[in-house]
Amino acid sequence: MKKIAVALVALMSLTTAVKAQTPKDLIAALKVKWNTPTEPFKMIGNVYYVGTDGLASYLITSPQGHILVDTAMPEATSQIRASIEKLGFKVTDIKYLLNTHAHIDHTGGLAELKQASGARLVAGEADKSLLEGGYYPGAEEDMALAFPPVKVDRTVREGDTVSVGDVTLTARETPGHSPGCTSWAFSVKDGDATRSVLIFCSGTVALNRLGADPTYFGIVADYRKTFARAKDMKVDVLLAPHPEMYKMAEKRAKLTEGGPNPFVSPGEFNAYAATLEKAFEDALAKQTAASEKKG
Ligand code: 4NZ
Ligand code: ZN
Repeated sequence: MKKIAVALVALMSLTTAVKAQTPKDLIAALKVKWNTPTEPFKMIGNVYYVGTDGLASYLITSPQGHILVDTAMPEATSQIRASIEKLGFKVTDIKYLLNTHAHIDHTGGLAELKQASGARLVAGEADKSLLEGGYYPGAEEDMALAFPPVKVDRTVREGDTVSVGDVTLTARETPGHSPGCTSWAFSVKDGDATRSVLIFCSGTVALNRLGADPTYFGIVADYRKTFARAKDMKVDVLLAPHPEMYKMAEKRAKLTEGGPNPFVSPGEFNAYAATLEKAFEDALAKQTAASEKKG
């Protein structure tokens, strides 16, 4: 348990940990929680959690078919498939697979689920080549970060929409964590109320290089663009690829029949983005100083 906690802290502020650990070591530590099963459940409205204990995957349902946002590590795909069926939905009713960003911990099951469902894969334009190559940006040779390549059927930019029946998700460009990092906005019914949901792509530094030899050209400007735009986004329900980013377990424990939905938390996204911005600027300063020292 302690090891996992340490690894998770490292994940939130990876800059120092990365130097000490290779991605392979880091994955080995994180994988335990990432591949631990958890019960699937209804979060709010037509949104269901079908991920693992440590990695999120969301099923958004409609009578005309479903949308699945993200998968987990390649070896956890059977868990996601079982979770969907356990809730009474069919994998073959998934019409679209959406991806927040092209990192192994969220893309590992896309190829298999695409094959199993016949769904179309939609992703941010700048992540297309990463998904189709199955690699991490700037670490094309690192097999520890490689995942099964998968063909992207449609790429999206800011404001583009994906619809099934009366469900429509809007793409919001939130680049930095990956070049095509895409957050997905939509509304859900919560009793008589309508709530705005955001599946935020991510804004952590994690394995990214920000100084000399950056993960990709323009990465610093991209992160800053994302933090700037986060300030005026209004979100009632924050969801994200890593469940700890929005305290999923804590909120899940508070779910009650007929009571207020604990996933409704206006302002949480803006506060979270502010902490990410600070962590990013600190990491940038550290990495820049380290690059300068190296020369
Ligand atoms: S992420 C690893 N998606 O940036 C990969 O949080 C990807 C991330 C974190 C850690 N890894 O391989 O250890
Ligand atoms: Zn990532």
